[in-house]
Amino acid sequence: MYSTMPLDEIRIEELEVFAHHGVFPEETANGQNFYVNATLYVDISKAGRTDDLTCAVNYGEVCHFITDWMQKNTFQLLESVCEKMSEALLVAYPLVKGIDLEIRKPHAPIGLPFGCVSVKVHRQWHEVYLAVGSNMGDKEGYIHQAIEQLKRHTAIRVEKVSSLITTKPYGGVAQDDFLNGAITINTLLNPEQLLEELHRIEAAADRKRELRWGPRTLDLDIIFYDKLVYESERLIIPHVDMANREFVLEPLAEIAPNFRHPILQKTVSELLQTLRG
Ligand code: A4P
Ligand code: MG
Repeated sequence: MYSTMPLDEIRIEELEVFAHHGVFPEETANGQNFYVNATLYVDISKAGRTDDLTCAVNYGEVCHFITDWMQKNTFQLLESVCEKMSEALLVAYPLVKGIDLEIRKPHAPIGLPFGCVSVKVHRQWHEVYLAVGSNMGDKEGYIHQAIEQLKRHTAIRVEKVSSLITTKPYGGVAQDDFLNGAITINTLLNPEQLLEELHRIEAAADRKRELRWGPRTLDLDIIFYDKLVYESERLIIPHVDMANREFVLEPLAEIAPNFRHPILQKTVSELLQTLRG
């Protein structure tokens, strides 16, 4: 899914859950009522057309999931309940692509007359394209290790992996030939969190190398993150030099030929054709 179609919504309103979240000791000891509002973003068209429960998200089950989860866990902050429970829901229900989750706490011990306090988050799966490269040691092994680590992360799903191709070093710095590939993932991580995770995976691979200042065992770059255009001190998305790199475009064209660059407005295969002249 390259461009996002508007999704349908399933709503749960004012689900009452007695649980023990809060900063004060009496809150965790005695408990209180919380009220949950959730909008689940789902494509309901198949379930709607077939009337088949197995194609649908069972909202009754989701209500029980929320109740059990909130009663099994205890957090000080409503923020943590929202953050962690939205992740748990998105991981547990693959048909749910995104969620708005609001948790209200009308009996918070504030000592003033008030209606309610609440925290609301929006979380969703994002489609991301990664470039992977290695030019040292067991290149294929490092790349497979990276894919395994991505798969093991609960907030990441590996969707597609391209063939790995041998490429000549680009940029005049590297010595040995590279092995390069591209990976499609879905993730709940935001761009900065994802970069941190990629650095962690790179570091884990680097630690295994024998040569201290040798070339890189593993390089993981974010090429596209949905259609996001993003710049920070640490990160530029789309990857700033991707259109000049055949070693990125060739494997990417295998798994996402029609993905359109949000700034250059050309598809990956058009960019590859242009580069090859
Ligand atoms: N950074 C900014 N934007 C991004 C992004 N979209 N994805 C920052 C990932 N990182 C991004 O990158 C340095 C910093 O860039 C990151 O810490 C992040 O904050 P790096 O990969 O850690 O450092 P580097 O590799 O030493 O430098 P550089 O300039 O990023 O190198 P590249 O661009 O990664 O290129 N030739 C072939 N044939 N195949 C290759 O794979 N790779 C390189 C390395 C050179 N030549 C190659 C290949
Ligand atoms: Mg890099």
